[in-house]
Amino acid sequence: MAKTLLTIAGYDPSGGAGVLLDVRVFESLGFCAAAVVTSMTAQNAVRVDKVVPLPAGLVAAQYRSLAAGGSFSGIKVGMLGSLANLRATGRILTANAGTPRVIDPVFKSSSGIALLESRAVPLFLAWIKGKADLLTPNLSEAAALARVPVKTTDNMEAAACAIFRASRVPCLVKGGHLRSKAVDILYDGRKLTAFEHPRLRRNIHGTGCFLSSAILAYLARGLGLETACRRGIERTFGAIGTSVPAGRGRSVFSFGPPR
Ligand code: PXL
Repeated sequence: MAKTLLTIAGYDPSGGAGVLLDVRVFESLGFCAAAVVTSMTAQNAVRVDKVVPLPAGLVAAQYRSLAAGGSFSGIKVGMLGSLANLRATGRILTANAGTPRVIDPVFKSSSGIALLESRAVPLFLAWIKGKADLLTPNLSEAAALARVPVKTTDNMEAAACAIFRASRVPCLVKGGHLRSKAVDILYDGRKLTAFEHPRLRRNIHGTGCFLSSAILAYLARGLGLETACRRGIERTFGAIGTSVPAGRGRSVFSFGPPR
């Protein structure tokens, strides 16, 4: 029977990030896809013009209707928009204990617009505590979650451990924005693992959405956490390498046959 992965995230009409991208990543890795939308945005490849979180009751209703129709092989959480949506999503994650669950904390757009209301940020870990298999913050999200500056690989290790202690969820801190080299650091609750990769200088958004969706798909295929992270990182960097120019110096992920 077809296996379905669910994304709970925002709607980026450009398809560069959010549920449109997540669905394509799930399908490209052999799964069916469903999406609960938490927030509407108006944006293009260059800027975010508007962010409107949907009512939490509507988020819960989307989930209830989908869940009544069948179960999920995994759940990915991205942009939530509001504290009320964070709470509603926490309840959905609790209802799916035992299913692979990956949370990509999305706090700000690359252009600096808030994608989660600010009062929800300090409460984030409390609301998802023990409810997922992996958190995938970038450097600034890791700093906000761990409440320490995160600028070096030592800082990344300390932040990954601090985030695990506070949330009981393994943490992959993405170093894509580190100045020196590209390294991502995983703390699984027992040990630290560093994944080094080439730093591809493409101006592309949605890499965080791509990575968390790909890791979820590998977990749902039954791979262990470390292997799923490694494969997810490889897949994401492969996709950055084959992304296509979209004008104004930007690139977008391409899912079609090679051009
Ligand atoms: O890349 C972060 C992100 C995630 N989800 C949605 C977004 C963005 C960035 O703009 O719009 C819906």
